[in-house]
Amino acid sequence: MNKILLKDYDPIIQQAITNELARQEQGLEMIPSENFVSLAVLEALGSVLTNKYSEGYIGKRYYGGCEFIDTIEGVAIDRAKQIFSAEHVNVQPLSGAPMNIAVYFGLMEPGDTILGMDLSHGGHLTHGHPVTYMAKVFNFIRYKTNAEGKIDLDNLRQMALEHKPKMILVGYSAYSREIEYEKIKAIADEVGAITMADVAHIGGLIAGKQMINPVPIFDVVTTTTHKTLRGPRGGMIMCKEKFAKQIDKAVFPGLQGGPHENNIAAKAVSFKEALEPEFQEYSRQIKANAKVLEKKFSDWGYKLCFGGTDNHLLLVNLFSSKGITGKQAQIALDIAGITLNKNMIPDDPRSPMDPSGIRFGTPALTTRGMKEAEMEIIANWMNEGIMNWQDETKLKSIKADVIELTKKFPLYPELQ
Ligand code: DSN
Repeated sequence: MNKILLKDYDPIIQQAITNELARQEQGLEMIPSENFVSLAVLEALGSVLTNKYSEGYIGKRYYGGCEFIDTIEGVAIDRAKQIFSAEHVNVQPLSGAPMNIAVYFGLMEPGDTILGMDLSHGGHLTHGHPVTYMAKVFNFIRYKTNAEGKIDLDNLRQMALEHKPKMILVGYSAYSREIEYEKIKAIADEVGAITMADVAHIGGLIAGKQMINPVPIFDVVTTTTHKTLRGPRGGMIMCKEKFAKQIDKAVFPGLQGGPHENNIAAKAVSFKEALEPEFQEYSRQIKANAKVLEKKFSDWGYKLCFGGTDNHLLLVNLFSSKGITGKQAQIALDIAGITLNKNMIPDDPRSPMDPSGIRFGTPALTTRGMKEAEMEIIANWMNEGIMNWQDETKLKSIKADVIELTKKFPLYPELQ
């Protein structure tokens, strides 16, 4: 076995990691699905647990030597149950796509109909976009938001009555409003559909009690653990007890092999953090920070999709507001040290690779301790960067200011 430390054994990889840390430290991370985990979470991720195979579930593993693994997975499950008031939790999904695929295969038969949100209206690829294999297996029907940017519940009900879906799916990756779970559950009950919410983006805001928790209302709720929840990259499925066996069998052996227990340990650590009172304050600040951005961009005449935000993100129709594409803005702001992503807007007439919109959010900046005052400054830089998207000198001067600001909010002060 190689006994040399990374820096001596593989300087190319070590240097790339060091460079990435510097990039994260010296930039403003505004991709709404990204965040910074604690050192404790990193420590669990980089632990010897990565050496162990543990197919199966607690007390029912295929291999021996799983006594400590069982403790870890049990703690992760108990904490998740406590955070979300869940009846049953599976913490083994490797990430967001497999977690959703496991639910479809666990509860549906090939050819069954699922009613989910259109991707350009804020849905997600794994909710049946035609490019995914799931769209070949299941019959996805797509609902949309209305002209005011709200989920059109009358239309959703009409579609449910017409198509008789086996499942109604909510939860979005670019939608910025609260979700009316109770009303959607009532529609699902009317047509006998299972209810599923994918709260990957807002899991942390639910854990921090700043958004409605669908877990007690819906049959199945999935979330990734690495976004607002601020854990390691991974997924988790919560469901009513009556679906527990089907969900567990779908995850393993249906879809996955050995779980990544280093990752599950890191999930457990992040769940402990999410149970601390500070996490509620963190979640509140995420939303307060997003509200500052909403006001600034609205005052400057940018068209905000869905009329604004109730959560951590904003989707802006940049092309119709300022004649600049999402791709042009993303590239320009990258030069200025501000990372966000180009994004489709509802019924976008442009292509996904150069869409009309940009999507940005506040979870990562809030983790660094930035508050309303910093959001005002950052919004000004974003606007300047967008309005001067072809002026490299201007963009580089913003980057110099960005670096100065980030020095006041070190990413891992414990390491300094
Ligand atoms: N890629 C994630 C996002 O940015 O929303 C979702 O999978």
